[in-house]
Amino acid sequence: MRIDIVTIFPEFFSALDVSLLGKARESGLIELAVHDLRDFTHDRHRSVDDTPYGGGAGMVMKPEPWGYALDSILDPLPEEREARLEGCPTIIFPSPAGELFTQAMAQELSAEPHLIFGCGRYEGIDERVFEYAASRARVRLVSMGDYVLNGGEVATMAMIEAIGRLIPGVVGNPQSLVEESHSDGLLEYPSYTKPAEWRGLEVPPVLLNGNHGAIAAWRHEQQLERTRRIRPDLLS
Ligand code: 6GU
Repeated sequence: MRIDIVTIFPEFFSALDVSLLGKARESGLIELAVHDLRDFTHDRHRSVDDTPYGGGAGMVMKPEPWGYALDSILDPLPEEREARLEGCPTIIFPSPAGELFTQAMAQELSAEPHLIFGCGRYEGIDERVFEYAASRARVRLVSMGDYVLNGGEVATMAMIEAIGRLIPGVVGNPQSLVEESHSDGLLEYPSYTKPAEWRGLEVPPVLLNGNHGAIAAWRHEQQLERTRRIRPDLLS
């Protein structure tokens, strides 16, 4: 998978050099490029924002640098409209006003050949950038939840980690993807390792007796109990 990130804080993404995602990049499973939006400005101050038309608080990101940045990442426009829909990249703009990011969306996006993340800052990006982007690629506004971040960078990091680990070969043991929270719509069951007793706390005895049927039943009951208690919304 190819991933491009457009941001005014490229140094934010140095964390993607390490861990599982870093290895996936070394092995070529993920090809990632970070682009500094300010490199696509043409004024002395490299300005990326301006005051909003109509007034109001804060600044809005200017469309021109975004246009040049996206043009530099996207292939030249293919002639045929059909060809544009087939296999064209998906541009994700992290936004608290977007659709909610879920495991299902991570799964869907992990099959894409090319993702572009456009990290906005300040009070947002000039709306015409989304319109222009939609003429060149599939566009999605995506939110991490009902709270506000200062910009799209942290959201992008979270999405790349969630998506990247679902790409075949990135996670060493694919079975660990099958059993984790949200993969079956339920929260994960509790896990234990040795010692069987620690500071007076014991591992549930059912896990020690080697009865695999009983263990599977216990784990499923734990998943249901936790989900009912902590995330009843997932059950409906
Ligand atoms: Cl994707 N961006 C920002 N700025 N805030 C958020 C968010 C995204 N998701 C939740 N809050």
